[in-house]
Amino acid sequence: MPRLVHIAAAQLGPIARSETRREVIARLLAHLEQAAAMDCHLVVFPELALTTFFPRWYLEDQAEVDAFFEREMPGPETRLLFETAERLKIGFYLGYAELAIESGVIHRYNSSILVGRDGRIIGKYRKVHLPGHSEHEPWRAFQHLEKRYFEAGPEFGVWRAFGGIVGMAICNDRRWPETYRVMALQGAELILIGYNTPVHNPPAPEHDDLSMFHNHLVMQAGAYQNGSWVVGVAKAGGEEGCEMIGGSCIIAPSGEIVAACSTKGDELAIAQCDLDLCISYKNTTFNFARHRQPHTYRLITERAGVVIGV
Ligand code: CDT
Repeated sequence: MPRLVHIAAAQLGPIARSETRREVIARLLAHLEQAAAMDCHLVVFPELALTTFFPRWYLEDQAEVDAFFEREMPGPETRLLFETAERLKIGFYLGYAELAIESGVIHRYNSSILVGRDGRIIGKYRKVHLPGHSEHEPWRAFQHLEKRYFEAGPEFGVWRAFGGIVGMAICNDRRWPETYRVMALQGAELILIGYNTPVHNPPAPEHDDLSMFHNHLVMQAGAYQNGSWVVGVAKAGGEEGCEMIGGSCIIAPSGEIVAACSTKGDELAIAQCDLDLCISYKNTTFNFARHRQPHTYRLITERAGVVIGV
């Protein structure tokens, strides 16, 4: 019996800074309803899916920054997402800005949650690779202040869910091979990734024309080299004067894109993902137990550490 998970990559078009949570959540609910009508089990939303991508601004007023964060999940405004998921028997991945108070100390993370078909949270992930910079850099056309507004998460985890083993990552994480490998070493068969990627990269504008190529390159390689499904979902289009790539897609363990969005707006790309397709990759070319050489990687990393400060 194949282990089929019907998945919708739920791309979002731009979210204006003035858009309220209620307005954004109405768009997410429309995606949930449409995906459920097409018999989906799981809907994957982008990174920071409840607001505009606020790290593009240098904001000096912490209260203004904190207005983009969720203090509880579900909270008063997001609760309807969870209730709808339970009613429709559809799970979701949601990226959002998390403000957590732990032992009396405030922490801010770029987070995602995985919610089951019963509307309950299965797991939470806090973004490990925070790109950009931490100080105001006025020469840029727009800022990328993730290092200012968030602290890095501690680890990559996986969760037993949807009949398989599911991992989560967020945006810049997808560019690092370790992201996929650390989860695949824990058995990941399905890796969910939301992203916000500007077309223009201020420190390296020579990469701009390759932004979509690199987006697909890293996720397709991550899928193939780890024998895992990968679902990458964008917040796309012209958001507050910043053009963001789309290209949301579902990638099979072969590395092939099997479903993709074609617009830069709110759009679903849907695929029936058979988790058993992972098996032939995990058991042959990428049989980690038989073919990996971890002792040599450790030596190489130690030597490289001397040179590049790992
Ligand atoms: N959100 C996010 O992580 N975006 C980055 C943009 C590049 S940062 C200089 C990304 O890797 O897509």
